Amino acid sequence: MNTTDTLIPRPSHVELLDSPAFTLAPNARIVASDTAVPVAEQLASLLRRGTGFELPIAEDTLPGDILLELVEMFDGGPEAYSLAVTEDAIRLTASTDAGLFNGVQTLRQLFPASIEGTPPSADGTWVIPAVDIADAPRFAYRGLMLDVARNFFTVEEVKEQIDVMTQFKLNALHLHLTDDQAWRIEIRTPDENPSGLDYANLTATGGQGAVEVPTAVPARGNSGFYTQQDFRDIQAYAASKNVLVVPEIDLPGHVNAALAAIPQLSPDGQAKPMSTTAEVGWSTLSADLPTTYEFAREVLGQLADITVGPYLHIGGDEAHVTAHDDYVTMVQQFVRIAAATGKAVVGWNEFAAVELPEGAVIQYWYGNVETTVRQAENSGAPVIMSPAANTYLDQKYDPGSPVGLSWVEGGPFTWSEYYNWDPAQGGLLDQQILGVEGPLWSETVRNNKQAQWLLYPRAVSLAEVAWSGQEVRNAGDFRRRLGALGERLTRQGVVFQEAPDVEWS
Ligand code: TNX
Repeated sequence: MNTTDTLIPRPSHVELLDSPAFTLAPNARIVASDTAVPVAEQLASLLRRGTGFELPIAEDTLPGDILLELVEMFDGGPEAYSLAVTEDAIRLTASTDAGLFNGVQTLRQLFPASIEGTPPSADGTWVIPAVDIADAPRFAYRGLMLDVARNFFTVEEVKEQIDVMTQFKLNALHLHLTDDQAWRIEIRTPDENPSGLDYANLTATGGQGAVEVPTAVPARGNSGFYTQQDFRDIQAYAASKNVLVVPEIDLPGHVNAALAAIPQLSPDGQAKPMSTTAEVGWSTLSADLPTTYEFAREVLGQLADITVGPYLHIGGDEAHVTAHDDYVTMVQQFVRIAAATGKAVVGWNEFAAVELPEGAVIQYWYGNVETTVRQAENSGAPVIMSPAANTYLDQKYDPGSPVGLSWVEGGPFTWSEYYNWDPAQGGLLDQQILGVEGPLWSETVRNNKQAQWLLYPRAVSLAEVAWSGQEVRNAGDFRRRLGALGERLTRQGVVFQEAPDVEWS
């Protein structure tokens, strides 16, 4: 077994060549120009750390170099790349920086696991077999969701999560910014403020909140919030690693923290008490209050202004105490308000009960998938697939898991349930699927290590489901490649669940 057999997610085409291997020499350089330079720098710093070599960025080419090339036309779409390894050179080609970034992740895995070492591995001879790889993703959107509402994750923690996920070519990070327990994104009180709502109190009060669950350690989640500058900072960091950030304001349920911060959002004009319970579906905005829509317009407007990516997520899930008519009235307005910001509106599948504007995206998580498929067909909205029993990263691995929830039917769930499914289900065609996302709800999660343990290896399963075509996927082969990944993750300091049915390296 060599490193071309252990690539994860599995590329579309890998052809081992019957010719001499490439050896990275101490005087090798990385050749790149223009916009390819930042990706080249990232590759250089990975390889410098592992090899101790200098690996300067160069513009001219010498034998033994690693070449990053941007070309205009390329098969397989914007994220495709090809990687040609010969005795003389490694040549990575793509039509975009995103394609180059993806190719760099593959190249990283073509080096032995000891490349992940720091300090550099003493016995390192860095040999890569001669190989031709041509690769492109099955789906454009390959995401994880972090619930930063129930438990706050600092900017640094979010960046650390981005660092780990990107090696598997995951390219979207959905941040669940608000919920009953807390409000995590700064909204400024604007000059024009007809009803005098105290938006700054959303974080002043709402940012202090967190969930409290007796089984979690510690029981109470972390507090905090992102300033608008923090949010920009997260997005800039994410963008440098080909990750798109999707912010969510959950409406019209899951809003207690907003009701606690802004009394005018409740019919009696009274601020609700903050809450730490993990119960869901007990709070709601009010369809009859004009302030509901004023609030939505201000919050979604400011969020759109600071959001780089094309999407705004408005939640829409579990509005159990909202009368159906009221739900439809409010969500119909919210999707219009979101669309008017110029962003494409995303919502959990319940929200497809309303007329969806152009560009809307349905995130399927629960319920009859055929209903969602019909709504997708009728509205033309593509779907992000997050079926709970195949993607929920907050669920326990087994009844004894120290963190995690266990409400999803069919659980608990290991890497295999999150591998052995096809997003094209219920009659959905690939063209109707934007991609796949694994949500990490954080009722029981208090730090990045606990989060990583729930994420890995299941997020790797999802990465391959989202990237690799069904025709190259195979559970037995994936299990073998997961095993080989163990040493890499350990060297990176990533905590993962050592699934007992995997032979970990
Ligand atoms: C359901 S999934 C929720 C969340 C909870 C999660 C716990 C979804 C759209 N809503 O509010 O955190 O279950 O697994």
